[in-house]
Amino acid sequence: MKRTINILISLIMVAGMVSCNDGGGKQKGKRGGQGGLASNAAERVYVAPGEHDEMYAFMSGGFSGQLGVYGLPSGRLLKVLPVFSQNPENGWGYTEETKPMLNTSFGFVPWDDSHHPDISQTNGVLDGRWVFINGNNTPRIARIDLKNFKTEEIIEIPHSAGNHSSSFITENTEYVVAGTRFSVPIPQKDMSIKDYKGNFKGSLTFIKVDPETGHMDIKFQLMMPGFNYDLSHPGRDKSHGWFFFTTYNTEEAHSLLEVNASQNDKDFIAAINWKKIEEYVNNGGGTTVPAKYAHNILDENTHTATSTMKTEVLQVNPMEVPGAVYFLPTPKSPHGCDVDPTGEYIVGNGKLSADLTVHSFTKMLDAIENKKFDGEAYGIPILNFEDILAGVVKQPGLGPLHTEFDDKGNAYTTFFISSEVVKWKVGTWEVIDRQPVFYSVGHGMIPGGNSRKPFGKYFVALNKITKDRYLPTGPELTQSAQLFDITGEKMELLLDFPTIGEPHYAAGIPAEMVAPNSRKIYKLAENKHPYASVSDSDTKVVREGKEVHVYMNMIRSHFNPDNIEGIKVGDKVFFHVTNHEQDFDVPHGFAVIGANNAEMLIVPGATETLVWEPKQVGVWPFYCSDFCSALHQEMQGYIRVSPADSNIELSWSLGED
Ligand code: RUQ
Ligand code: CUA
Repeated sequence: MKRTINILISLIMVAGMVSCNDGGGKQKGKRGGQGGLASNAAERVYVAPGEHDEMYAFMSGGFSGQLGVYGLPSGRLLKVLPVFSQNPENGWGYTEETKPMLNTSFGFVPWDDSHHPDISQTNGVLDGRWVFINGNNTPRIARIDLKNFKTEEIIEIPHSAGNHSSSFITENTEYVVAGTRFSVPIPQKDMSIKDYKGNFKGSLTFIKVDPETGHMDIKFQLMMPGFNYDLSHPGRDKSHGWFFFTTYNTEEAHSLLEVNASQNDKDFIAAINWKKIEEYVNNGGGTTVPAKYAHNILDENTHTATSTMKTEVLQVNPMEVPGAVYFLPTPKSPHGCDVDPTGEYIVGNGKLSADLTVHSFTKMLDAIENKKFDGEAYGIPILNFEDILAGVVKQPGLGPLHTEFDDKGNAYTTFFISSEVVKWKVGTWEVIDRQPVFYSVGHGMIPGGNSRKPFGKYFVALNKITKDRYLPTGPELTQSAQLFDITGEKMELLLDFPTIGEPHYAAGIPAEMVAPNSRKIYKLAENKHPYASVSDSDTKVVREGKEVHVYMNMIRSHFNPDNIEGIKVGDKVFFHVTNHEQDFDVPHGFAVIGANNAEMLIVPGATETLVWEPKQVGVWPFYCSDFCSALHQEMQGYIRVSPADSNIELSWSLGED
């Protein structure tokens, strides 16, 4: 057995290399290599100057921790939206207002690894209100508001480790779901790693989303056996009320997983009847246990985040809710777990399996009803593989990872090892088309592909390896995405475009569902920031011991005040800066010499705060860091710093000699 596995693993590595080299030889990037075809593709991705893209694509920033906003079909990067990582470009995680967003039970964590964006839905259709995305490393889920294009909420997930089978939402955004990749001792404790088996647990967390505000609150955590929970997707339409998670390492190995977690012929897809568990919990079921996790919310009126540490969570043991959890045997270390738009088919993308396995939801219900079980694992019934099988796609490729769906009953599966996308027919399981990708694709994305209503015009391949696709930039290249037109029988490659970080998953949506709601300014009159200087008469400088608060505002092209004296070495100066512009796309920046921090960018009507601790006596400049008018270079000021024991009075002014 071990030998077979080793051979398999070498095969995987060789196949990976070959596919890259192969394509590389053929496709070496010269300009205009594809002649007429290329110009036809160019027309279809060309967005003329001044025109807008047809769709938004929200692409995970992977190990950058952020979310990239792209336009399709152009592949243009429109914005890097900071989520889990500090972002000096706009001060996210550096300003006093946004620092609490990155607070966790481990303290301030300025980075994460973001994987799976998912757009909110109503009745199974994208509604364009919010995007959710998971932080994989220090388990967190973020909610990004698509009116403000801002991360407005982050909730930490306790009892989780490697928050990977996340953040997928149910079809009315009732829940955003977060599953642990690694099983761990719950509660955490000091114990021998060798005692993993039977003792570690995996938590699947169901977070309730408030339908009005979007606010998240953990409803319950399901305590599952100590497997790895890799990916998940909600049931939809007929299977709404269920959630499906792929597992691997059902061997419960704790070392050399590439071999030891590849022993079992089949792992499981866990089918969770969350409606049943919700009912159980609503009737007082479950056990409240201690937990420590941060819940961070950014208020759009005060422009300020608060972080609250929560202290308990409700846990549910699947044994307490009979009929809520089943295991569907699935070959072989499945990665992606994908549900088709009708909700009938559940695809298990077995990484090491020759065929692609598709389960039937109807057959699953039937097998459950007739109690056709094939044993159990930790008390959870295992269904019989044959009883629930809808079909298999025979030898479609090597190393399937993820499957997306269009609006015409087709599925598109990505194959990492054979580096291709394979289109097949749902129901007949026949392969219709295959196209190479460059190289080694992970997820694919069809806008709305994770809903009842996909917008099946484009498929975006999110590739793991770039190699020779772009000009070399040293040993590390940016990741690469490829856009396919999928309106015809055959997929057509239209475009390569670079992405930030590693784009694990992405979520796309027609622009008209988001763009009209996009905020242009914050109304100054609605600014409730406690340190805002909404009118010029509010500007002042206030000393509280060694802390000095500067109430400053800005408008093209000056700061008010722009001369400040009476600051001393050892002070901690808070620049609370309000942008008085009420005009679209006129942010101002604020930067001050020697700040052990970033600049900050203040959008029209908002207030942000930068802390500066002057270390040297002198007269120091500050300036606007965003070119805002013909007199941008004049947008500057001075702050005088005197010795710690000086008795210069605080004073501030604008336009005085
Ligand atoms: S992963 S390449 Cu979603 Cu993080 Cu599959
Ligand atoms: Cu304000 Cu430049």
